[in-house]
Amino acid sequence: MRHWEKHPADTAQAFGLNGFVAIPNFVAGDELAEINAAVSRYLREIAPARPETEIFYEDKADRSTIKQMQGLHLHDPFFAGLMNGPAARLAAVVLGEPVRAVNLQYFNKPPGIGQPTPPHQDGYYFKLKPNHAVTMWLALEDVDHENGCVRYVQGSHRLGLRAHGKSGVLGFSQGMLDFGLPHDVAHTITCPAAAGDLLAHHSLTIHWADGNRSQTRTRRALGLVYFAERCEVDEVAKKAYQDQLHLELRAAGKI
Ligand SMILES: O=C(O)CCC(=O)C(=O)O
Repeated sequence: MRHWEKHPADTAQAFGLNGFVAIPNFVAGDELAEINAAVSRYLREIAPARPETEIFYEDKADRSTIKQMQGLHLHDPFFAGLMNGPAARLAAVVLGEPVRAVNLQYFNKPPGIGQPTPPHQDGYYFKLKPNHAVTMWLALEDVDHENGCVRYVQGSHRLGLRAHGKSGVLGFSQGMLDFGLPHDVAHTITCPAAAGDLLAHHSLTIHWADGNRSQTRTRRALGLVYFAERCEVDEVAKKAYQDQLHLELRAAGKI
């Protein structure tokens, strides 16, 4: 049994206090190799047929520069299984209540051109009432200062949703408008991760990531999103936002 399963109360307490928790070695060995093989297979066999609203490229003209994919669990039974495995149990532990699986995303920062992830709160995108959800960010390879660490503002999930606006970054269209207040700087925690480590963050926790400065290394991760079962999505607001976004991205030639 894993440490977090043996000590769920400690894990939930750390998450409640900090707005995130790091679980080293969430997957390892053969299990990690199997996930990486499934990602490669998805990129090869499934991604090419998915619509452009689900797959984003760092450089649209270069199909090897995929930076983000959405909804992997909807198109591949392997990822559907992953959504319903230990990550779902951990999500219920940290949120302290039953959850539903919502999205499985892939994040990459291609070597040399992978852009920073702007400071944001996932809850801004989720349009959720109440805003009680978690993203499980799973490192598929070592992630460090060179290829783009995730950073958090510790405790920010307790201070509500901040103002967001257009970031200009494909895949993370909304960034915080007032990020960088003294409180943000003073409470920033940088989270390098080894392959197989997992970072679970609350939907109100401010986070961002550096760009990839390596010319040779990728920076691949999965994001598994769970909402507390009782939360309601404002579907009208969500669709209006997505329709508007797709219009803008098409007009800008980004999708
Ligand atoms: O992988 C990244 O750069 C950021 C991921 C992220 O923002 C998230 O998982 O919510």
